[in-house]
Amino acid sequence: MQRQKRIAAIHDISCFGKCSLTVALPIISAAGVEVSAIPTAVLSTHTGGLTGYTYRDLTEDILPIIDHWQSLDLKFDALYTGFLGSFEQLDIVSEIFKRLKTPENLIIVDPVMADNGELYKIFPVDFPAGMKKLCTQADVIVPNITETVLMLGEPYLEGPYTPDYIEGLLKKLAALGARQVVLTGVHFDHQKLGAAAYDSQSGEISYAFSNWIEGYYHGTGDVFASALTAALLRDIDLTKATEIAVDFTVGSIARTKEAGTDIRFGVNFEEGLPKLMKQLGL
Ligand code: PXL
Repeated sequence: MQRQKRIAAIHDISCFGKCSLTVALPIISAAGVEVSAIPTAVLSTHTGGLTGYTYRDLTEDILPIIDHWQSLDLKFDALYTGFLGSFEQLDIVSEIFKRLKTPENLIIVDPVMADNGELYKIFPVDFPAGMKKLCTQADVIVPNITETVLMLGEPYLEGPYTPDYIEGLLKKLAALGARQVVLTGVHFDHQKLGAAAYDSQSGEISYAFSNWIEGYYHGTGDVFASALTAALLRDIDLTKATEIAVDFTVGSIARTKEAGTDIRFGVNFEEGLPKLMKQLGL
């Protein structure tokens, strides 16, 4: 029996609506990886299309949690962050990375802040610059195209894209510092949608596509990044991990569409966990 891996997931907990921690915990646990959680805020729901949500900020608790963990000499095979609500939280997470980074472990940053050409309304316009700085400390980053162009200071273009354009973005993203980049929302036509993966050390670029399902389903970025993280922690290579994450996300969307669920309520990823576990060799 191999040593069980342990990850620290640093996200908010949106109590209803399936994103951030309520998605990261079950998906990464299903991969047989222990997840320690740092909730950065507690919200009644996520902020995407739902109004009137409660928001309890937990910024002040984050570093004391880390202090306690360090007093216990806890070690982590990965640190995984997603939605972060303020510049102060970006600074605190940067400090956590400095404290808990080892030569072996992986820092995975999903720079959650925008989609469909728009920065989420709760963020100030200079937030992408702060997120870009955090990405410089990561080993793996998982932005979508909107997050990418906001961080790179480029205009947002509607797809379909060309391989040249996507490969240019991948290289500019890797130049921020991460060894591996997985870019979501990639499409070269209106039939297939997926992700591009780039390993800047080997130079390998790969694509994983699936049939395009119409509609914007909330939380799919978190489902994707959590599945990718799960696969990477099972020592699956970046190309295959990206394929598994696309497959898992699209399956989750397909089930949700078939059920006619409100697109704001998150996707049915739960029923895809047994297949994911098989793909992860469990
Ligand atoms: O799914 C990303 C996400 C996470 N957490 C909160 C959000 C969002 C996206 O809107 O609002 C609180």
